[in-house]
Amino acid sequence: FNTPVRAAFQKQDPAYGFWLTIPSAGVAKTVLRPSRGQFSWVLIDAEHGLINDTHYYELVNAVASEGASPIIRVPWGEEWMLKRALDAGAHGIVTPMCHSEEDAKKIVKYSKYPPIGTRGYGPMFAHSVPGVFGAEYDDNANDSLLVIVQIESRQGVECVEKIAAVDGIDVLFIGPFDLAKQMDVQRGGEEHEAAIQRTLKAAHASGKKAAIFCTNGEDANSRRAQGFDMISIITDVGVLAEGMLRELGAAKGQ
Ligand code: 3PY
Repeated sequence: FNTPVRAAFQKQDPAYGFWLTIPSAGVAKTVLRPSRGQFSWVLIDAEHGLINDTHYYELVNAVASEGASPIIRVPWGEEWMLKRALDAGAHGIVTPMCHSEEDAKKIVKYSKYPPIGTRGYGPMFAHSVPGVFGAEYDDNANDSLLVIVQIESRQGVECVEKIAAVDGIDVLFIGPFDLAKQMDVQRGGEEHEAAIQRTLKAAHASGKKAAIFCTNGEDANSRRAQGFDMISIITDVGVLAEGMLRELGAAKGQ
């Protein structure tokens, strides 16, 4: 099966997404319905958001039923966490803090059914996610679900070419905020930007996709121009806070 985010990759269109941190199918659908077709994925954030694994199934269904790919960021790259996210029907998973080739291989192993990996069998709910799953799930999961690791540390960047070359890794996802903190450099400064560009280049040199988290459309547009394939534009809470402040300002005549 072809998921919406993979279809965007195949057309070589930038795959736009946004970050869902509020455990609400209503929020996901409210954004996706009017923009239908324009977002090809939504990141369901169980690392830092308010979302936990009991929310996965409802959120995955809400996103998939609006024609976008639900991608779950698990709290950490543990086998049981990946299994629960995939079993809920995610079209892909993101793991934080990939520091090495070994980390990347472990994530691939946990995310794939045997003989490639060790994923346990039990996708009772993935089968009923709208659009792409059904009976085809078992045969296609290994090839179709995206395995995405985050590059967001100095160690990760130092071996990013090796991480990119790992079989089964589909996307290198830059977390610019953590990257700056973990490298102890200024976000947007020269070293930070060099690490981002090295990751972008490494992904493409291995025939993989490069993704990045942005905080607004302008930032996302400049990453699109640099050749990023998968771009998160903004978070749900970012839109709410900024939109409310803007309208409050307007109400006060500012
Ligand atoms: C980062 O910028 O560190 C991220 O992981 C996106 O939330």
